[in-house]
Amino acid sequence: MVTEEKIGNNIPLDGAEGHVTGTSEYVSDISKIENELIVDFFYSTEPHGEIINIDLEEARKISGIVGLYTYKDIEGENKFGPIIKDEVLLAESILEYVGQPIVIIAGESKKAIKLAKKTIKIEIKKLPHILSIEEAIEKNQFIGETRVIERGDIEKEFQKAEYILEGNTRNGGQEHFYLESQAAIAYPQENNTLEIISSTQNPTEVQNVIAEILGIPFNKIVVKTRRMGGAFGGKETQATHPAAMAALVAMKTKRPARIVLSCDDDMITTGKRHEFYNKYKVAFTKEGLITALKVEFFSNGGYSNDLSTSIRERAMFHAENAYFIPNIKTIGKVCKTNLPSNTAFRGFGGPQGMLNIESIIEDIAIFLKIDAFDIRRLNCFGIEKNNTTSYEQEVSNNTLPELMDKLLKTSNYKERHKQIEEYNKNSTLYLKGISFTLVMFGISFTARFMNQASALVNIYTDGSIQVSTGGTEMGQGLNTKISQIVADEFCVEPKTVRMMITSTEKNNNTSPSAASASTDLNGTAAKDACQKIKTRLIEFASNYLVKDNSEHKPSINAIEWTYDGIYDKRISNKKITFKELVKNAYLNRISLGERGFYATPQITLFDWNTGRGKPFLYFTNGAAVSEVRIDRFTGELKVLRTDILMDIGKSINPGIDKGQIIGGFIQGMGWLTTEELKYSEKGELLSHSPTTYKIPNIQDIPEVLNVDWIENGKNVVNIRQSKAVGEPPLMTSISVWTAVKHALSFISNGEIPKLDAPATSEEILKAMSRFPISMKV
Ligand code: MTE
Ligand code: QUE
Ligand code: MOS
Repeated sequence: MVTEEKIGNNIPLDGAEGHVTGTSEYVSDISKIENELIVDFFYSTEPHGEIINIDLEEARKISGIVGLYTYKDIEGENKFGPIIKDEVLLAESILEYVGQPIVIIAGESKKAIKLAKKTIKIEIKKLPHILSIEEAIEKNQFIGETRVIERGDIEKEFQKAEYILEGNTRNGGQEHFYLESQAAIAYPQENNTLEIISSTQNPTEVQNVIAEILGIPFNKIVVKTRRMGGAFGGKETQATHPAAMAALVAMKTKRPARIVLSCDDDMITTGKRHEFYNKYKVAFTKEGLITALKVEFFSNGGYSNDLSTSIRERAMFHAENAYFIPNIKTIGKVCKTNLPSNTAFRGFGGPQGMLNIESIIEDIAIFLKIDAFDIRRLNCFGIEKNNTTSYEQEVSNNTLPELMDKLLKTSNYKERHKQIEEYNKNSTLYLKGISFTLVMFGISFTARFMNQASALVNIYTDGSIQVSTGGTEMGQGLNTKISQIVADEFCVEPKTVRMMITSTEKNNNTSPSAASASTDLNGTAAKDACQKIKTRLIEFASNYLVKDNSEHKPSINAIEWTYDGIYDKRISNKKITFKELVKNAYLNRISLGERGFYATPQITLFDWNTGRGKPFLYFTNGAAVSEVRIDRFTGELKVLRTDILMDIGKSINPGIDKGQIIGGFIQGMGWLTTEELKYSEKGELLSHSPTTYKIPNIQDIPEVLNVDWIENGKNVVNIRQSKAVGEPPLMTSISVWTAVKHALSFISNGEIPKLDAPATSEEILKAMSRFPISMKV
């Protein structure tokens, strides 16, 4: 008999067996049905220009070409966008980036489509283009309004400051590199309706945008998502475009239409993590206490907004990361450039905001010749005081000091810091560095309305259960965690809970699976549905269990619901199973299905006029120590050891959470060390395949990687006292980058080494070459 709670257990990922045996279905695995068309598109080879003429004559003649569509074939609106409606599905008169779709091609074979692409002729009048943040600033090209968050008086503090440092930081973008590229199938159905299968984090957005492009009501479109082969933010808004292309073809031809981007086209035509350029000025005391900070964030948004303005805001919310800064002013701007529109990527601006402050702290340490750990400990948010953010949200249940003190011991940081100083004195070939950084990541969508979710729970008469939520599975383990939550509500085995395909017909108006909050939102909505059913079942059981008993009156308070069975505690020898209970409830006409709903409590609408509000329900925290070694002659970087300590509250599934922590760290390490986006002068992506774009592989992983978390049962505001884990660990990788800076400080003769991200071998070599060689040989 099962008596154990399912929460906190290491249940394997839902679908894990299918993934390793190859039976899990992704979009391109779905069997082709008769008549199905292949969909592709012809895109701009110019970064900016005016379309003078589109010649499709030759292409139309190719056998196997069924349709060629330009913006003129769009019957609804060729205008959309998640925040600002500044995007088009197909270019009208102006081309704004290399990779911008101009013509949708529908064909019977790949060969015909390839041929068609060769014959399409577009006459373009070139216009001047800009690619960089600097050029956008110079030409005053921004998207959306400027945002400001301010507290205290920075100018007054700068006047009386003991020390001031000024400078800039820069980080590159990042390709999502999901293994399943963007893909969708559209099936035409009767009465001008469509069913779409899409690899998306955001089925509702796909539904809405398709309906608007086709000019039909939302209810004529059903979007379904079984799973994604990775998404990482890249399928939050940008899965929409290929799905809309397939939908358009299906509607026009009344034939099923499938689009699967090639990996190269996916990299060339879709958006990435935002590159940021930031200017800062910081004031501090001789002890390293930060008294004032001014930061101006400039992100490279690409041609349209997409989620850029929200991402810039999250960067601003994390400008101070885990540190209390009494006087602070943060300014955020999104630059408009002739590149694909940049989009969500794990961390959503948080990594860029945090990298800036962690870099500043590393610089202060080098400047003052104080161990950077001591500066971080000194400035860290407090428990009783110094515990409000720049936007005046209280940092409650602050676990940062605990994380710092524990990891300091378990990583043996101080001792290793000394050893590295000694090592570098005598080493001619290598330099070592070590760094200890923090993560404090706010959980909730910063747009308040998005913090809602619904769930549908259906119990069948054999006791088996189906659960549908608006959450999507991208490998992060959402479905597994929800099945554990539901199983625990009913005290049954998780394997009796089946997670259904995500569908807009089961759950309407859903938020994307994003902001790490999918379990928080959808899991709590599922729990709500379970509790509504349970209330009815307890009521029923209270009657049913005393049916043949003249001694006791029905009492819901006497009902005990356990893994051992359901019983009336006054008649404890009469226990029934969950299956018996639901079967008899059914026979007595009790409803065994329910819809649940959840809206995150406590958070407030953020007021951008005052820069004040409570955008986050809680914070997920982390600390990391990384030790690196760089080759003084080649700049080659090796991460020798990383220790990560997180506060993820009470884990619902420790195995999955550990996977998220390791995966996030390594993905972040790639962003900060080897992954470099290179463009031609025209804005053509040159690094568009694994041969030229270097993600981490097994040899890049730290030789020693210790992952752990603290016991924290205090996060009572969230489901099962858990904390979100999807994005926060990515930012533990900043410790690798700051460790490189630390290593460089040993040859910089007291100067602050200039280092941009990613710290590729080339970048490290460049940084080293700024200092005269002083080596003992
Ligand atoms: N883990 C895997 N395996 N694949 C992914 O695509 N996406 C990340 C993270 N972990 C991702 C992942 C991102 S960007 C987010 S926001 C969260 O998962 C989303 O899921 P959650 O809300 O359930 O944590
Ligand atoms: C984190 C996120 C998102 C976010 C804010 C976060 C996100 C997202 C949006 C958003 C904001 C305004 C809109 C909209 C979406 O905000 O993923 O449609 O109008 O989509 O802090 O992950
Ligand atoms: Mo994650 S970047 O919020 O999809």
